[in-house]
Order: sequence, then C-alpha cells, then structure tokens
Amino acid sequence: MRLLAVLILFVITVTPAHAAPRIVGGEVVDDAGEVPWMVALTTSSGHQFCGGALLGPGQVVTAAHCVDDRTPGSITVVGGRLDLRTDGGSTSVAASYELVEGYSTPSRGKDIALLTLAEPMPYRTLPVAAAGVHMNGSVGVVYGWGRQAENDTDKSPLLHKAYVPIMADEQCAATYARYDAQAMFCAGYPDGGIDACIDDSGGPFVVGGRLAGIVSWGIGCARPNAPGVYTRVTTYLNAAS
Ligand code: 4AZ
Repeated sequence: MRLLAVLILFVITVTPAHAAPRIVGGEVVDDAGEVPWMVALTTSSGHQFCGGALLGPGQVVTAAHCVDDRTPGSITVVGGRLDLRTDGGSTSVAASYELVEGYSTPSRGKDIALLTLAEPMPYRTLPVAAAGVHMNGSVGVVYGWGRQAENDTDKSPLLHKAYVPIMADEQCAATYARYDAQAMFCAGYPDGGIDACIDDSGGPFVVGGRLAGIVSWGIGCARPNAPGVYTRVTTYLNAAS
C-alpha cells in the first residue's frame, strides 16, 4: 500500500514535465482575453521566430537579438492570434526598430528592441512594470510559441505559458558569470523543468499584469540550475505615469 502511494506520487510529480512539455513544462493559453497584447514575430512567409508584446497600438517590444540581423520590412508582426495555423487577428510589417546604444549579444545585456508597426493594431496594450517593484521571489508568467523541449525541433502553433519564480541575483550570478543584475534577471526552478526555450525569445515575462522581463538567453532550456535569463525591462523602459 505504501509502495503504491509512493508510485502514484512519483507519477503525479514526474508526469507534467514530460507528458505536457510545452513552452517547457507549461500549458496552452486558450483565453485570448488574457493576452490581447501578445504578438508573434514571423518572416514574410509566416515562420514564427520570436515573441513580443504591444506597448502601444503601433509599438512592439521584443528582444534585440530577435531583430538585429533583420531588416524591419522582413519582420511581420502578428497580433490577436493564439493559433498560428489560423488567419485570425491582424498583421503588420515593422516600419522601423530601435535598439539600445551599444547592444552586442544577449549575455552582455541591453537585449531589448522597440518596433514601430506600419499599421497600428487595435488591441489592448501591456503596461510596463514600475521601477523598483519588488521582484525577487515573485512568480511571473512567460508566454511563447517556442520549443517544448530543448532538443525538440517541433514547436506548437498554439500559444503557451508557464509560471516561473524570479530568482535572487546571487543565485543567478552563481550560475552565469556574465550575469548583470542591472540588465537582467533570472527566473526558474533549481530542479529545472519549467522554462522558456528557443523561439520564445522576445516574448513577455509578466508580473502582476505588467511587463517585467523579455525572454533573452540561458543555457539550454529547463535544465537544473540553469534558469532562464530575462531582460530587466525597468532598466530600459519607464512605466507610464
Ligand atoms: C534561445 O536560444 C533561448 N531557457 C531562449 C530562452 C532560453 C534559452 C535560449 C532560456 O532563444
């Protein structure tokens, strides 16, 4: 009887990360009203390569590394569409984008870009977190259409989300020599299992309904002691007052 109980517990605790590996270890977002500001960045042929969020009707925030080797006109932004197999919502090419002066690679920080859309979108925008908001230990929600496992080249056409706690700076610095607490924060579990992954980059990390982070980098996906690294948005953007 005791063995059975242990086995059942084992199955319950071990199953989610393996049987439902989305984002990695997340779940499908099925209420569009939860994420009106979520956008996908795609090529002109519709291949999704990053996420982003609407900050204004004609303004999208994403990661610098999502766009810096592309021309604005080659980036099609898709809004109002959870299932990328459909043609719901609306699309616009980027008219231009801005990077932070001195951006080079994600692990050196400044991994944020603002895109201006050729056609504004009619969706509710995502407010930016206030500077100085208490972050450590807060659980955020990360959204994306990226890989569901590190070595899984398959990705879902459905938007996924995962709940991940923000880690203390010291913990993150112990893993990543390049960690810069002004430019970044880490989120994840010591045992891994739940994380953002390839093609989730640029997507929003939301704390209390506000944009606090942008999927930026990490070592692999959902590995133990290798949390996801996010751009610390409050360093680069001001909350509207
Ligand atoms: C990437 O290569 C990437 N686990 C995104 C997120 C993370 C790692 C890599 C975080 O786009």
